Amino acid sequence: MASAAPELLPPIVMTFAASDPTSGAGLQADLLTLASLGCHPLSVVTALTIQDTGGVEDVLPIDADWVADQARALLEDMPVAAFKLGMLGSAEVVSVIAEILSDYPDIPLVLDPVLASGRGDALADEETIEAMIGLLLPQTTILTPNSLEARRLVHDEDIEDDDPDLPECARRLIAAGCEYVLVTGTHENTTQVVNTLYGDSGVLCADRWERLPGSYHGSGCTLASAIAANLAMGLDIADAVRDAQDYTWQTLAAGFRPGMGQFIPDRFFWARSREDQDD
Ligand code: PXL
Repeated sequence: MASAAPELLPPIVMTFAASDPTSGAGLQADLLTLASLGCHPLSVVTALTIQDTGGVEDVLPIDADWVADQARALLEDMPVAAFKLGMLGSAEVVSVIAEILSDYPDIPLVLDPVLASGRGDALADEETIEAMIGLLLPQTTILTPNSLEARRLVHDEDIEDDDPDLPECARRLIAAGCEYVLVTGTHENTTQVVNTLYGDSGVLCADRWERLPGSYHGSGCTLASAIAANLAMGLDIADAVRDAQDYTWQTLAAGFRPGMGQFIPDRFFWARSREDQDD
């Protein structure tokens, strides 16, 4: 049988992420989101986790050479339209990924700086964070920290009582090398959730979303993957960010609670009509 013509290929997005067996966050969240938005996902596994919807029990980082070899094999075989980076596991892994990405400077790169789970489990050590800032930020098209991550990434011990506001955090992150920063506001004490996109001229747009009740596992992974999917589809940054927030909000509004812990976003909400569920 003839193979598919190249023009029939869905946009291919490569995600570097850790396995979350609940499929709430991590690699599995990325795969669900990318597939739901019409992309073909490639997965480079950076770590394994043992967890349930209540929390992360243990993390096994994958050897850096294995991470590099997974990526190189895929990149030599298939054309990638966007990269998405989530939990990376170790400074060595960050370093090999940075080296690989430097060979593809024209491909958009979405970096979700996963530092801790929503429930507070640490998912990156200091060395990994330093490597992300030094090696990955300069190659990043858009960084997607929540407000806590934004503050932690830029905290400067050399400045007495350093307590930058969010625009200053974004300014420092852009000075460290990324092109755009989307700071999400779920953790801020505001009636609505305000997500703000910054570029090197400052605020580009601020989108407000109705705050949903409940605690969700994997909302950040969903948002970052949706941005990567939209960039792979050819949207410009403002449209990619806006549409990705809209999609993510819908996945949260349709979220479900499969276990005893957090809610999980429904990345395939559009495939399940409410009426079907009532049958
Ligand atoms: O939501 C961030 C995240 C990313 N990747 C993995 C995770 C989590 C949160 O728990 O477990 C594997």
